[in-house]
Amino acid sequence: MPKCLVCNSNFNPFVNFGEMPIANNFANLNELISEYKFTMQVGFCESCYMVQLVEQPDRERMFHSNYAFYSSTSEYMKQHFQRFYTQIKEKQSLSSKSFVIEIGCNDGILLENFINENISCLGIEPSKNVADIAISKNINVINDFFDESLAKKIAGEFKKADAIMSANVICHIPYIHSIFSGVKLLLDQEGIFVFEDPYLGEVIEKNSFDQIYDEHVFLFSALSVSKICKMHGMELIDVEPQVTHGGSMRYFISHEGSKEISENVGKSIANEKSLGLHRNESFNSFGLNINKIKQDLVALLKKLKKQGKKIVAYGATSKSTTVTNYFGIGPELIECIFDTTPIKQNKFSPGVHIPILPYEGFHKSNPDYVLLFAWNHAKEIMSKEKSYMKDKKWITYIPEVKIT
Ligand code: DWN
Ligand code: SAH
Ligand code: ZN
Repeated sequence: MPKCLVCNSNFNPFVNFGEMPIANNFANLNELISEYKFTMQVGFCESCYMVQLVEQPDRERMFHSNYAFYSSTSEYMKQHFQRFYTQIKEKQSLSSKSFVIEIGCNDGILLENFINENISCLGIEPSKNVADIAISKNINVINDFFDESLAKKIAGEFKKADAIMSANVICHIPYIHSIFSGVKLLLDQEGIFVFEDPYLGEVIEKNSFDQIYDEHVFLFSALSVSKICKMHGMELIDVEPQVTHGGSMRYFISHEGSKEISENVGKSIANEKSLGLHRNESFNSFGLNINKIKQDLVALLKKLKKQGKKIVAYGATSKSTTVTNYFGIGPELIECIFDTTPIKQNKFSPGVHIPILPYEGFHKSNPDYVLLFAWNHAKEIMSKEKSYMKDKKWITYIPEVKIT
């Protein structure tokens, strides 16, 4: 039986996705001949309320100098991170004397806002290609994995941080105690640690199973985050839902006793308990719901294909690797995936090897149906493609298969 990464209790997996490739391993066909795979199972620990992967590939297989995800590909996300910046600046009354840290700054989408206002900052980013873009924006970046040992080195060179921020990164890190110990060490007595990640409550409610892939080792809730905080002499002082990535939660954390606790925390925990996010049984139907989506989507694609329809996909997301590999959807059903990210273009998708083509070819491709893998960006994408899609149809599959 697997042991919980947070509290070491035994726990039961509730879904087994089988053999999965590295979600962002968009590569040439010759590189995909002996593709690395791992058994992807997800489970729930009833002792500390954490949903987690049973096994995760080594971090160097996922985060390296060719990491395929560049944060700044979405205009909406740029605005989102500008608002994130403003909120932290106001909450902590930041000035040119302040100092902030971001764990997993990627291409600098958040920290560039601090640079523009002359607020000192430090980014920590192990994936060199995206770190280099942040560096080109004059951001001070350490190209390494954040953990307690790196935090000790940083503590020797920098002052304590007024804010430590992280978006869509903490849920990627199995050595979570090392992260919290490192944050505790670097955070000023009055500082706040603010991070956001896809929210367990939304994943369960929307059946958004494709948030589960190698990089996403945890699905957090206020219940589980408050438990970890307590293990480190820290406290969850506020929570704030976000619409990004299909439904996320922003967690505000301080040293124990240093700040007032918002009533949002108790309310969220009570709501999570009413949803059953503290009980094993609540996860039993998740696997069945995924299989219903699988049956419906595969049947629809096969039917359309039989009718001679042309089907392409939009957005070579990490999430799509779970969908295509678990559902068995390859180039025989989806001709290609269009994406704006140069590093993914003219490569093949992990596991099922669907060609990834430059976005520029999308309008010329003239499909009948477009499967939206980047469903979390539906608002942004559907509005910019509105006139082109007038005589074509979108296919989405979260929370259920739908044609629009
Ligand atoms: O947690 C993570 C989040 C932050 O980003 C990482 N583990 C990896 C990544 O997840 P993802 O790959 O599922 O993220 P997105 O943001 O859903 O990916 C969108 C993809 O679609 C990108 O490859 C860019 C592309 N895209 C596009 O071609 N046209 C996106 C938009 C908005 C567009 O208009
Ligand atoms: N914050 C960005 C990027 C999220 S993608 C956004 O929200 O868009 C996840 C990022 O976490 C990648 O850039 C990856 O290189 C980084 N990462 C993974 N493990 C890390 C670690 N231990 N320390 C710091 N960053 C890490
Ligand atoms: Zn546990």
